[in-house]
Amino acid sequence: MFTDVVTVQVRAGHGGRGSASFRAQPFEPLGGPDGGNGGAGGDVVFEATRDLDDLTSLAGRHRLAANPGQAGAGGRKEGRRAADLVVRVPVGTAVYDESGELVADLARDGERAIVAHGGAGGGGNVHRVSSINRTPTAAGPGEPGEERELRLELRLPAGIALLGQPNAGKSTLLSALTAARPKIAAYPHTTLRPELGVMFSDGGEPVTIVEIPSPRFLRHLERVRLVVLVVEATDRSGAKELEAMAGDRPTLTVHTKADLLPGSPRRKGIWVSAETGVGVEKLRQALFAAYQGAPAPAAGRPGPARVRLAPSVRGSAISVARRQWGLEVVGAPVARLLERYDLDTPAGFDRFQVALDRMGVSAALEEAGVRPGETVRIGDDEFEYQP
Ligand SMILES: Nc1nc2c(ncn2[C@@H]2O[C@H](COP(=O)(O)OP(=O)(O)O)[C@@H](O)[C@H]2O)c(=O)[nH]1
Ligand SMILES: [Mg+2]
Repeated sequence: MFTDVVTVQVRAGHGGRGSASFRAQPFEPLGGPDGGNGGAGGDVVFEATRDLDDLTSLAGRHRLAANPGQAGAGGRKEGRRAADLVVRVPVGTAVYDESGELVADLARDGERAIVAHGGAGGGGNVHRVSSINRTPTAAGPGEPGEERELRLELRLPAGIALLGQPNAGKSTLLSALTAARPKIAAYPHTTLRPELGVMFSDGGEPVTIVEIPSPRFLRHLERVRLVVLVVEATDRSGAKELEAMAGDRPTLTVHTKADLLPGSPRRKGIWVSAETGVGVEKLRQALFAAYQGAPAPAAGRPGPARVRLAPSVRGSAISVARRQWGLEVVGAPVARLLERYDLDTPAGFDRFQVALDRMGVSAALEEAGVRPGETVRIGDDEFEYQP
């Protein structure tokens, strides 16, 4: 299973209680106040690591809570500060709060962000002595830790993406260009998750390539500089559909399985056969040149269109509910649509979109005040609203 979106509740630690203690020594039964401060509660910290491929480790853990600080004690003893709860997330994880605001973008290995601050410890009575009150009997209870709901979205940290119809030869290309060994098969839907591989230039410079197996994973185009449109040599429809999915990113069209069309006239572009190895080296050079010439994408920008929902007719048995993370479309007719269309193919995806429009889903979303880039959930699938 590949998980690239999770919602978690984080709670930082409560501050430790301050102590309300009085010095009690032989011959001095009523000594002055000597209660120490409580220790601060632990922070909740997210740390990016290359050791994780996705967010599966957080999928079942809805609550992440740091420990409370230690209480203060007599003899002016300060309570210990609680250890932070450090939660490891894969490199490329973006963190959003309830309002959709970007809290952190953990793009580099080892990068950390405090996502919930621990509460301050309560004051011990020794610190409350004033000119008015020489013997304070009360101590501070400590502050509660910050608590909030966060949405984590992974955008794989790749520079180049391979985009194409199922069976176009993306996995084969990835294994020809990099040391990655994704599954390759003669039937569609082999790759159920985006696969990563690292390609090296002649000078030894690395660039990470991601294979996007279906339109469900378009969110992983976000950090990418160059999109390779992978088209089978025998495919007459070309790269138009793929181009639309690449959005405004620079693209390069590559025709695969050139060995299947020996000697016939060819469209313009790069032709390769991973089977015979012809053209692979040239492709590697071309990819590097195009990659280096492409601008780096702006950080934190919204992902490409997942589904375009134009306003249309109303009046079907569907409803839209606003949730913390976006909008949810509910209703049996919509659920059936998900089963009817194959969202893993661009054509199926298009037909699904048309059907949604006809059903009035777009109109319902507009009515609910949907904003561009907002998450729209239909059944178990998530989309991004693009007007
Ligand atoms: N003849 C030929 N077949 C290829 C070539 N590249 C891939 N294939 C075959 O096409 C099928 C699909 O390849 P795959 O890489 O899994 O496609 P993906 O779904 O786009 O990842 C497999 O049976 C491959 O062996 C090629 O250059 N020539
Ligand atoms: Mg594949």
